[in-house]
Amino acid sequence: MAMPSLTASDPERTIEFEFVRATENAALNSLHWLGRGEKELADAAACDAIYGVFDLVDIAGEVVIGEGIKDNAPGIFLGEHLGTWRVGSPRFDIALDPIDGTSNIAAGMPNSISVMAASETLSGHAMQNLPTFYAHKLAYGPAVVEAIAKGAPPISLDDPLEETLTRVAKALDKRVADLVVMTMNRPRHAQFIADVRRIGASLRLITDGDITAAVSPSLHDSGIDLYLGIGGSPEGILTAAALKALGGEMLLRMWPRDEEERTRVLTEISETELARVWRCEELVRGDSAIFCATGISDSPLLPGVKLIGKKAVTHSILMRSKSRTVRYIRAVHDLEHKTLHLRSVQSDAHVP
Ligand code: VTB
Repeated sequence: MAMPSLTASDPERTIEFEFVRATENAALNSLHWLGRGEKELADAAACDAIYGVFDLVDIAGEVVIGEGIKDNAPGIFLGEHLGTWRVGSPRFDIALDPIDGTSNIAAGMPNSISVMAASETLSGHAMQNLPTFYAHKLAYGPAVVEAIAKGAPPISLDDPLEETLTRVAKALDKRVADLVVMTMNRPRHAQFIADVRRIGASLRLITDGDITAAVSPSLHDSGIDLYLGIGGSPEGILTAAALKALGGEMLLRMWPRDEEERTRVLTEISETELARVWRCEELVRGDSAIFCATGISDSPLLPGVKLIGKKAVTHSILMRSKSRTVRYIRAVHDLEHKTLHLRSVQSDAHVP
């Protein structure tokens, strides 16, 4: 009897490469907007390119973590369908940010990526939608996770920062003074920033894009030991998918930005749920998680797109939690031969 094919029994294995095509396509299509001060046009170009690829892929993808809501920017929204949804197509929950760091690309600054995550679901949803705009996050890498598993004291969002930094330093066999902490430069982080400086660790501030920042401590060569800060909640779910494959961890708690948001959110969830600290396993449930990103402009995670003559070079990272394989994919695109699939020009595409 023939062995069942892996394509049939584990569709994630082949479909994951379509995600790279989609984020590569988004990076290539939005690159034109680098430094042109047009955040929304960059975002629209990335969305068009992601739709353009998925309109040609046989999956039944439902966007469960979308974007756009926060600033009325163009976006691929919650509840939208990606893929052809042909009968028999595998069912996936999808989280995406066609560009994380749109302000960066618009200003011609580093740290913008196109990013997607997906979980194969047989029933229900695997990804947790959080009703607050922001969440408080603390992310660390696999060495810290392992130290805790072997009995080191756990890390908590509420411990004094000094204690957290001491524990991370011990797990990494470093001095606190040699730790590098990353956060976004925001007034709401003034206390963190002052605390890190007082404690004596190094600090790397970024303007925008906290997915790359929160994934960094889990990459052995990023030079970042810890991410902390208050950033977007949807970005937290994308980060969780990556950390599940990298073996790192993030603690996350919703962070209502004002009384009005707090009151609204409390009509949807209880005080206890609002105060809950989530881990990656709870934000993206089950063993299926694909994470994929392509650099648009340089970040600690990935180099940005480089245009060399008539060719474009993209750098992507693709990983899945089942196998924990992390692929770095450097692709050379011959722009004279390549078709950038875009929904806006694919009149014959099957649009679900
Ligand atoms: C956060 C962060 C994102 O925008 O959502 C941030 O998670 C928005 O923060 O990665 P502010 O409201 O303080 O500007 C990003 O940096 C980019 O979308």
